[in-house]
Amino acid sequence: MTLDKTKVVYQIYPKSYKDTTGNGVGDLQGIIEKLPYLQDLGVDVIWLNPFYPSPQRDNGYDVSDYTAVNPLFGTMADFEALVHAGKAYGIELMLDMVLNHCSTEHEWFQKALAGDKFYQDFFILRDQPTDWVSKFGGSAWAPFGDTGKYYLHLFDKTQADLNWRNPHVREELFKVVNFWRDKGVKGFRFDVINLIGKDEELKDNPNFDGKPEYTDKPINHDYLKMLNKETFGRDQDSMTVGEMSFTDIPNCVQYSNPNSHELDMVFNFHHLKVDYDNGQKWTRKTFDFEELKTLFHTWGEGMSQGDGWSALFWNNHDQPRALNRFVDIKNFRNEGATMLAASIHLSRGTPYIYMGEEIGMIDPDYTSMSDYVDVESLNAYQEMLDKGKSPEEAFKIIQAKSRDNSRTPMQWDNTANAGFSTAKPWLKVGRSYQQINVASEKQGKIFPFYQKLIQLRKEMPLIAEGTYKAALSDSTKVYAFERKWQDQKLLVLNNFFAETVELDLPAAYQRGTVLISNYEEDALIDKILLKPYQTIAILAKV
Ligand code: TEU
Repeated sequence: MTLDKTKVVYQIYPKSYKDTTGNGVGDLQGIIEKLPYLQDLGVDVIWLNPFYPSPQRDNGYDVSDYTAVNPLFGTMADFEALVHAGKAYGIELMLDMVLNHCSTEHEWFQKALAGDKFYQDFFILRDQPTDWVSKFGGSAWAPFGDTGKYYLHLFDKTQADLNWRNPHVREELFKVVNFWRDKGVKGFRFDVINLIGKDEELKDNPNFDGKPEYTDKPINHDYLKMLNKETFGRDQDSMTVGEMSFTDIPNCVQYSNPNSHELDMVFNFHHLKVDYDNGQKWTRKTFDFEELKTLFHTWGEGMSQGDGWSALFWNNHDQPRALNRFVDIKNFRNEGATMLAASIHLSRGTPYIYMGEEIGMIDPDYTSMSDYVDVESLNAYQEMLDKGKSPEEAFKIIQAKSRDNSRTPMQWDNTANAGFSTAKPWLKVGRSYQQINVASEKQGKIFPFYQKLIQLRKEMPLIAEGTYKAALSDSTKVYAFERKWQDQKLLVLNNFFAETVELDLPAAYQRGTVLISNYEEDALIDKILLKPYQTIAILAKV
């Protein structure tokens, strides 16, 4: 069970990758069709967002059957074919395990509602709700039928939190993971897994701006050790990642240090809140570079020193496209996309690429509220109106922040529906598809740059295994870090601005060699001029 640190993960939102049946929804066969493309890119693992039976209230994160395939995406035979075909292309699968909550349409919840005491103890039922709020707005408690009790739902009210304190619940959930292991699955991504360990006695949480009361509880670590021991820990070559909501470095070191026997790595989201005004998502603000740099440095060094391991990412299905947030895309889309890529692919951790990122996809630029479908966006819009924002203002915020921004269909070519489907897609294609699509970008600047970064990680233990140290910490424009491994070291400079920046190159690197850059190579002298969004990695001897 040693993590292979040369691997790179590619995330696919199955609904939006490739539709082969003509129903406007992507499917498992569509992913099989694109395996040669993924092999060409060079990725090793694909993480699939949930494709299980679900009422799709939260796009599959409301699971009503954990061990089946939603007919929308195909059949179990299609899934088995995907595992098989993947192995032939050297690509393993990573499945999304939503074990904190299940859909209220799941038979466990239905039996509980019907009065079955055994299943009632699968959920978190209380006579008196706490003041907790749902991540999707409103109270986190809803009436449990007409019993007078309330059930906890940290997300939508159709996503009921499971009671991990009940050994029967744990046993059932471990069975779910083992079901997929038996199908040949080696990788697992665990949804909001630092929220599973709730206290027996739930306390109010009046200060809801900070870390919620129920996050990173000590018992959470115990549950992860059990999960490891009873499921994926039995495979030599498993790969696991936990999605950690509102977490901190000490907990993440513990979750991911190999001696803890919990998980291989962790996602945290702090760096994607640097454009939140006052920590609030439904606001608009230019990103704060100081905050971003400091977060990367403290996390990079903290995880390196504690022998923890991070999943590194700019994009996923819950985030607007990073290009829209951090880059002047009108003038520097290619430079910005390649710089963002290098800033994580050359860093310490496992890089994740979200579908379309490798061709520099951007937000869809929708013009009407009726184009949005995500439950979180729809609730947030209503809440903003209720609190007195004008529809124009509220719409602008949705445009910038909606999760639908990254969920739009993959842009394969410039034909109808971007080559994603022959039918009207479930979610409208982005307006940029005529210019930004796989067919044209494969000869462009971004896709080949990703290929090169992935290749470098495979060739150089310095990149895959080296330590991380902050560099040029005072720079107000450049995020820089240093990697070290045996007798090699690497300095990575990333200019986060649309302007040229001059800086002093540390002496040790003045006679170094350029490993990779997104501009023509520069001669290395004591002063270096970084062009807009330039990234450059300089290799030297220790
Ligand atoms: O997301 C967890 C989470 O905390 C989200 O609130 C996330 O921070 C937010 O969407 C950003 O706006 C996971 C899944 O990734 C997400 O798609 C699910 O909706 C959620 O869990 C519930 O399962």
